[in-house]
Amino acid sequence: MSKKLRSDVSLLFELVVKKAVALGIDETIVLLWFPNLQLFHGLAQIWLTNSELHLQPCTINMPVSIQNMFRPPVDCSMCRDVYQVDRVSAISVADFKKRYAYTGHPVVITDSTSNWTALKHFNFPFFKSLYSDDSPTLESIRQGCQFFPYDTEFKSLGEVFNMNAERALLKDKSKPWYIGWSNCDSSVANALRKHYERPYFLPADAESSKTDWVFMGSPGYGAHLHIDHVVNPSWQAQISGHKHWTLEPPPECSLDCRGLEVTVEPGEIIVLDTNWWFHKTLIVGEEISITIGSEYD
Ligand SMILES: O=C(O)CCC(=O)C(=O)O
Repeated sequence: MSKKLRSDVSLLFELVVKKAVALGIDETIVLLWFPNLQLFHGLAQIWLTNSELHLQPCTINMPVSIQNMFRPPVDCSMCRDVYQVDRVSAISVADFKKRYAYTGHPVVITDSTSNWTALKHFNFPFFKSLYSDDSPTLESIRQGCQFFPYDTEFKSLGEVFNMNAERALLKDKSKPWYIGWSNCDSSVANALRKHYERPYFLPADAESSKTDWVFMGSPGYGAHLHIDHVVNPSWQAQISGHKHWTLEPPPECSLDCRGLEVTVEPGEIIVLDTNWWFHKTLIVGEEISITIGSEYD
């Protein structure tokens, strides 16, 4: 997810004092000098060398609309000759790397989950049982941990796991629901990984993100059309249910490229660069949809 910047004058002041003292400058001089310091070019230098800016959490979240506005334009060769989402099986790592891994061409791999026990074990009660009451993932948003309520009333994953069983298991169809979250609990990650493997087609030097993304919910629901700001492409395995994807090229490629549609079936994996393709999803069929996925570089 996008790195967030922290603007905090007191932290800046502390850093300036520390730097000055290290350089042998008297603290009082810094005190008198500090109000003017912000006008000088040197300020940026001190700030950047001391703050490890890229590691700082932000006090202000960058709105998605602003992130979209400043999105770097995409090279339209990623979609120019793409007329469909290929479905492939038994693909070699080399072939996957050449044709799909970093080209932006979306693909569905049909045979990568055959020995995963996730297809048998992952369901609503299983996910609920994995999280202890004090797990950070159950709270709304923590650093490196996100929750997407889509059109539901839920404010956190904790609230989702507290819904009544009839609704959760879609026996009561009067209140459909669809949510997504990134797991930020390492013990849960270990438990999940007992049931799935790194997809066989990923290049050996492609590092997989440690964060799993789970999307779960009712037919008729899904994610609205959007583009992500997550840097890397990702794979998503359809554990149960059927998910229809609508992909649109970014506006700068709309004359060169066309939109694509594909339905991902249980056991299949879609590989997609969600930073390049606008995408929306719709759960089709009758069953609850459960997916797990991750980014790779
Ligand atoms: O799986 C879904 O329904 C949505 C996934 C998505 O929007 C994403 O990965 O950015």
